[in-house]
Amino acid sequence: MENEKKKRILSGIQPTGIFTLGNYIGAIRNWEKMQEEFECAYFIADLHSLTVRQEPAKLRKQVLEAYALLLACGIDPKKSLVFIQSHVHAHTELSWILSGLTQFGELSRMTQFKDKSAKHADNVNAGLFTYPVLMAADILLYQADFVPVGADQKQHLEFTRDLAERFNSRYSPTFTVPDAYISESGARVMSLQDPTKKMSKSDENPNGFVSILDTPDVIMSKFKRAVTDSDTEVVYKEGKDGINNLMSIYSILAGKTIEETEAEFAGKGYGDFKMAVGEVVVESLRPIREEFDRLKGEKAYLEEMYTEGAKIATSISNRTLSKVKRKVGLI
Ligand code: ATP
Ligand code: LTN
Repeated sequence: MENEKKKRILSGIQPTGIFTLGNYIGAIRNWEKMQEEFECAYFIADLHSLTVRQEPAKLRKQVLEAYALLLACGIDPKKSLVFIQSHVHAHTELSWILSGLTQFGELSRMTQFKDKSAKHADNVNAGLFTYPVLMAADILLYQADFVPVGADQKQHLEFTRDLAERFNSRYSPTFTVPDAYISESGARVMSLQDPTKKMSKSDENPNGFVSILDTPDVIMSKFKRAVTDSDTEVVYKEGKDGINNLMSIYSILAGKTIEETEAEFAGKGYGDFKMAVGEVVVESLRPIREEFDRLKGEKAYLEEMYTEGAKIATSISNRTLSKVKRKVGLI
């Protein structure tokens, strides 16, 4: 059993700002845990972020920050492959080939496309539309078995599976058909100000999200202001979106079940509960903030890590790309 082949994991995150508690709980926390058991590859999806307007100097800073944040969250470049998407040419090349197998209709049905076009109505560009094809290329190049993401990415993963199956049956078996890995709890952390909306780093209201670098004071004040309801009991039930969201956050970070959390706060008010949620978040994020503060000064180390990452990623992805080119008839 010792040398049984490890399953492959791949996932990415856009450098559109400092990661939120939603990104951490829904995705990165799982990425970190998977490093022991699987062969993992994680990357900064800088090309994907170009589908909304970015200021060049700011983007440059954010890409490096995002890379350092991944390491600060415990992604270890000695255990996992950690790279920057635009450093690996095969992604855009495979994306073009796959776009010839993609129908206009299936991309039009993507809810992220519909949401983002509504949000950026003055910039509904072709990249926003073909975003899922590039994402499929990211995944299929590395023959990933599992893709750990938040619930909002489920539809993109289904599309990736369809594309892989389509390619495999039209040509011959080439791609591993990947499974989404979406954890049961925490896959959809909601905004603290509008708990019917997902927590997002691009929310205009900073009280809606907790950034993983927020200071303890800021975190506590955001939880104090979190929107709840006019009820008083800390119980998880339909219609209590705000409290349900806070209970999920607390349970995951404190390592408790929802029932244990209900029991712990039975007879206590919302005020006490919100403070407890704030405190567990502060303590969970503290080591990340400290490690980020240390790493952000280590420019040479970061550069060495992403340069090495790009080399390995290029070699793995070129193997798949060559096969694909041959199979579709390119000489
Ligand atoms: P943006 O606000 O710029 O659209 P985002 O915050 O949604 O970005 P992404 O880079 O698109 O972040 O997502 C990175 C990962 O985090 C994905 O796996 C995504 O599913 C997950 N994720 C994002 N927001 C949440 C959330 N609120 N709850 C759980 N997981 C989330
Ligand atoms: N679309 C993803 C980011 C992303 C991704 C990927 C995730 C780009 N390529 C490949 C998993 C696998 C998002 O989180 N919005």
